[in-house]
Amino acid sequence: MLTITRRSVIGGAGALAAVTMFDRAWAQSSSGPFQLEPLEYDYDELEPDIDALTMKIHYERHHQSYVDGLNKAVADYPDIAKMPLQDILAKLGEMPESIRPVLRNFGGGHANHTMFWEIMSPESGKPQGELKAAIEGMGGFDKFKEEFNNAGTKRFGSGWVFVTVDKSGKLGIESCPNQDTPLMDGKRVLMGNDVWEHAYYLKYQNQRGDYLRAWWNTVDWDWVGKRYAAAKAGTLKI
Ligand code: MN3
Repeated sequence: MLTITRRSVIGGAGALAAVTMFDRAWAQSSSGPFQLEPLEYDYDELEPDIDALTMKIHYERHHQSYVDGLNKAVADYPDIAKMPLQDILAKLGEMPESIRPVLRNFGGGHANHTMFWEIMSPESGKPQGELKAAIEGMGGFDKFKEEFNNAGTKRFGSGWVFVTVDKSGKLGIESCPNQDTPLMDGKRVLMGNDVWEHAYYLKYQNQRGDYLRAWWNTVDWDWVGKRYAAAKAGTLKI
């Protein structure tokens, strides 16, 4: 089966990008409706900001376990298995009670980590164009990063810090506990950082603030800009 990777889409077939790149999390796999997408970089390529062992464990064990748990939960619910993940998460309250906590934790975890790997790259760059203007509108890039880092630092225990984006392009910063995501409120996520200890503890130990500051070096602004455009066009999924 042909796999269109993120970078091959960007590099070789720009016109295809709009219709394919946000569908990649939904490609069918033989083991279940949800699958772990291939990473677009090697485990050591985000060093020194994220170490290779953390990347390997985080991707191969943590994220894989969310995918496996999610597939297991929907195995007896073919109608739910066919739903796009963002719809499952936005309609958690309508899901069968017996699998609702699993959908929340593993479905949220799958959405969050799929987004997380996508928005990082060894080549970071800077916000450009309309995204840059939206960040300027929040008081500038430094203030934006500081507000995001503060929200991530203040999240007690495990969770995430996100930048949300609405269809008008307006940005917001919020943090969520565990694997919760603004997708559960029907919102769209532009980008986010994982502040579970498994994301940083090997290298940063208890210094979550240091991790949050260093993480910005890994953000793929070209890709985040594409997510921003997709959000405004109504095509951004997770
Ligand atoms: Mn994680």
